[in-house]
Amino acid sequence: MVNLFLTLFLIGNLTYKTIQVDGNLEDWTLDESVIPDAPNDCAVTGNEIYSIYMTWDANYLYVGASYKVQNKALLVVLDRGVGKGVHDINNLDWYPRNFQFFGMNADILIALWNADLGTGGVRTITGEIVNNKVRTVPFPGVLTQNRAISGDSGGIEVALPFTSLFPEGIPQGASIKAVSVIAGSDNEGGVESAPDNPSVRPYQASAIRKIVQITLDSDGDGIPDEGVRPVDVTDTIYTEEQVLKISAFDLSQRSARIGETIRIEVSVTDYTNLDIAIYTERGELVKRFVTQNAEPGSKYSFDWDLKNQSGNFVPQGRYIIVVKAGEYVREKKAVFVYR
Ligand SMILES: [Ca+2]
Ligand SMILES: [Ca+2]
Ligand SMILES: [Ca+2]
Ligand SMILES: [Ca+2]
Repeated sequence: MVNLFLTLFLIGNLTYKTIQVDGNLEDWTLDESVIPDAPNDCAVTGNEIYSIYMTWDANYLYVGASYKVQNKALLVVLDRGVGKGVHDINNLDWYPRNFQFFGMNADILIALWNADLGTGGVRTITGEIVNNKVRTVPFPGVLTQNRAISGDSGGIEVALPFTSLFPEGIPQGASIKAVSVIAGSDNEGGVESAPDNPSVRPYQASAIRKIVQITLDSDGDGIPDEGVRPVDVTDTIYTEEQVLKISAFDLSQRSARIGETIRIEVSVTDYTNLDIAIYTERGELVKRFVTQNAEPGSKYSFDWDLKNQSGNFVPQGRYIIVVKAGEYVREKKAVFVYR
């Protein structure tokens, strides 16, 4: 009996698959093709996603992409479920492309241009705004190899250390959401996606509503599962289009004195970015709060301490708080500041 348990224990420990990160995809199997894609469905010839692969061992999450691109960018977008991420990647400081994500926030970006990893790599999307752009930072400890030349079929392989993916430890039930796209140059939208997204429009703003979710820890013990076929723990998630509305816009008070704080609470009906701006009655911007990754069903709070962008208290008067969700949805309310 002891021997049987010991044998099972040893087998259990031998079932992790380790990928050679050399850009050669021969070490991947169909069990690991978590996003298979048609070989002939890209809107622009010379470009194609064939398959996105994913697997893991005790230390790394491995991602592989079988693809070809020609004067285009290949992007693999991940959401690890922790960290901030963004709903829209058109305003990144690195590989900005006109994609909006529903059902996931873009959190980690694997990107390359024209099959050349030179300008590409792997970055974390911090969600912070710096100089009006969403800041990205190189992903720590990542291993990346690409084996493709422009227009040729090839592969990119990436190993993401779990210590960087989940710096505070692997959450119980951890999963990764993923989608891959091919796009033109900066601020252009999609010519191809995997999984297929019908609303991907060549060079236009492209909504991504169909994504996959790969569960790393099905048994909830905080350890990536062993002996699992990644395809068996992959689900397709489709987020239906909602009419974007501001479902709540509440102010803690409509008038305030210096030293007090007005709390602004906002909820929305769909994934969006939120822009809360406070203006004087003459339309001068006083203060702005931006969040890139608002989700339906959550409440977002912003505390205005009655100071302007420079950190000084504003003069007595009426101020207008304008909440903008996405490009077109806005509501406003007035408040009065006494001094
Ligand atoms: Ca390999
Ligand atoms: Ca394809
Ligand atoms: Ca496709
Ligand atoms: Ca587990």
